[in-house]
Amino acid sequence: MQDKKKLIFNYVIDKDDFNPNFRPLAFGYIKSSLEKALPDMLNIKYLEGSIPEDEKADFLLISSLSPDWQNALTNIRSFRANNPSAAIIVGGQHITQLPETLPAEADFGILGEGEISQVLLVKFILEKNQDIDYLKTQIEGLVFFDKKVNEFYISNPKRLDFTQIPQPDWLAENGIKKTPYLLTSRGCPYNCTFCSSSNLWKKVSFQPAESIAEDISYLSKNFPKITNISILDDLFVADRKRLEKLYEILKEKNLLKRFTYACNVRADLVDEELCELMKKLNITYCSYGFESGNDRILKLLKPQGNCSVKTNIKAAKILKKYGFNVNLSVVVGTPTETKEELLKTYNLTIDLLKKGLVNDVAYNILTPMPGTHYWKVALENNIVEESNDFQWKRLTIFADFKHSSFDNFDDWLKERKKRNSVYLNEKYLPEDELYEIMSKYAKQRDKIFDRFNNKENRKFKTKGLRYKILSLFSKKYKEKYKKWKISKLNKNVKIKETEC
Ligand code: B12
Ligand code: SF4
Repeated sequence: MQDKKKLIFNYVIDKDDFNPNFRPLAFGYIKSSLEKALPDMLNIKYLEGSIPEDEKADFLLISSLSPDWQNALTNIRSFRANNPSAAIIVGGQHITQLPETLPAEADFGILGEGEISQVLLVKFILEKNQDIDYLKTQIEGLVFFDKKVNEFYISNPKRLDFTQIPQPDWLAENGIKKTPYLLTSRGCPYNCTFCSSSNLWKKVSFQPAESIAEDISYLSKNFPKITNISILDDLFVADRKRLEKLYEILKEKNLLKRFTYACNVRADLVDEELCELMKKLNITYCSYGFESGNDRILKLLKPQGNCSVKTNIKAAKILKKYGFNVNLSVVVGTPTETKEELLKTYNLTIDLLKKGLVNDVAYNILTPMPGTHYWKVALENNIVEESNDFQWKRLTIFADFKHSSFDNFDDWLKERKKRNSVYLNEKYLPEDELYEIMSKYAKQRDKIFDRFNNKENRKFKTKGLRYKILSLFSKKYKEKYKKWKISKLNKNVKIKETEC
């Protein structure tokens, strides 16, 4: 038997931006499709962040978003220096949007969905095939520098059907089992001007309900301790018929209550019927793009559908009525947004928080992402460049929210300034003035959270006291009290033992 070739999948992300529990789903898809198509030929290793200097391998597969592109370039160059004859293949959101940024040290870029093309490409390299025409005719969504003609060869990616995509490998890698995620559709039917989704996936494809249920059943067996799953779809609720079918199948398989779920919705799609369905599916947490408290700005950001301030508020009310944990995503600093408009957005969202209609709000400073309308605007104004000399880190640090990785707004701002993050609305609202307003409202938001948490803590403590007393008389409550003590540790609620 032939020796297995070593393949590294490098997920480039700055450790400061990283959620340690997150393992990118892209790796799960790439790994399972390679192992299915090329069994026993590869020894696949997963590497996060930077690549150690002495790392040797036959293949480097690298995945990067645009804000991480500088780190990706560093990794590609250092790996190339130590592995002159290895094959380096770049995939993911950044290269798909800007294929001509493929550096000379990399051999190929795979655009769009990687599952099929990368298998063909790895096989081509393993077989030492030199036929450039084969690459051009058989592999879709490919970029490489064609030395013969001295220019990039770029072909359009093909949209895959979910039936062509093997189930991702969610299991432990490098000995660590991490939280599994679900992706049940690729793309979004809308085309918001700040969002790169539609340009990346072109058209939406939906995983059939039967196949989602199989995934849930698999996760249920293999992740016995996991109780909640985040669904990463841009718009999980886009196809209601599919959800109805999913409900019927999960009910039949007795899996309805196995997990709770978090997903994205859209304000103009929220109604009582949808909420009923979401409840039945055991969805407990949802977020939607509120974006702005002004119809003028909403028209600029979300030209399609019917996302007005009125629908935004109505959605919050209906979702809360059904008991969902509701999170809003807001965009500030849209070019032409005035101070008055910004204040209106803040006052409205803070009011929703105060009334308990929403649980958290993330304030995002509009940042142009490649593939969006605002990327073109930023390019025209020479604020960004489609070049490897551009400081790609300038596209990070735009979302300020209570549960972000920063302890407080000032730390968040310090990091934003350090990275010189891009801002597009200087003419209508100077950046420093924006920060002053953001800081003031971040304090208000924190106060609301503290008040809410105190109330929750009181409820929690009362429950513990009840269990403690009842545990003196009943075995059932002894168990409940034990569980409560564990959840207290998990919650990190500061309650003195003597208090109950
Ligand atoms: C989960 C998530 C996160 C997670 C993890 C991020 C990550 N790097 O994966 C967290 C919370 C950390 C995060 C943070 C941010 N995110 Co985010 N995030 C997502 C989300 C919701 C899902 C990503 C995902 O797993 N998709 C599913 C997988 C299967 O898709 P995929 O990764 O694209 O992989 C496929 C192909 O691209 C390709 N592929 C990918 N890698 C490779 C590698 C090789 C070698 C090959 C061959 C193929 C290949 O094949 C895969 C399967 O088909 C997407 C939206 C979405 N629905 O995709 C946004 C998204 C990726 N995030 C985005 C942004 C802007 C951010 C932030 C900048 C936000 C911020 N406020 O700072 C940060 C940046 C963090 C960072 N420095 O990387 C943008 C990216 C835009 C861009 N052009 O780069 C997206 C697309 C949202 C959007 N529509 O605007 N995010
Ligand atoms: S912002 Fe949301 S609704 Fe708009 S295109 Fe992106 S994913 Fe779709």
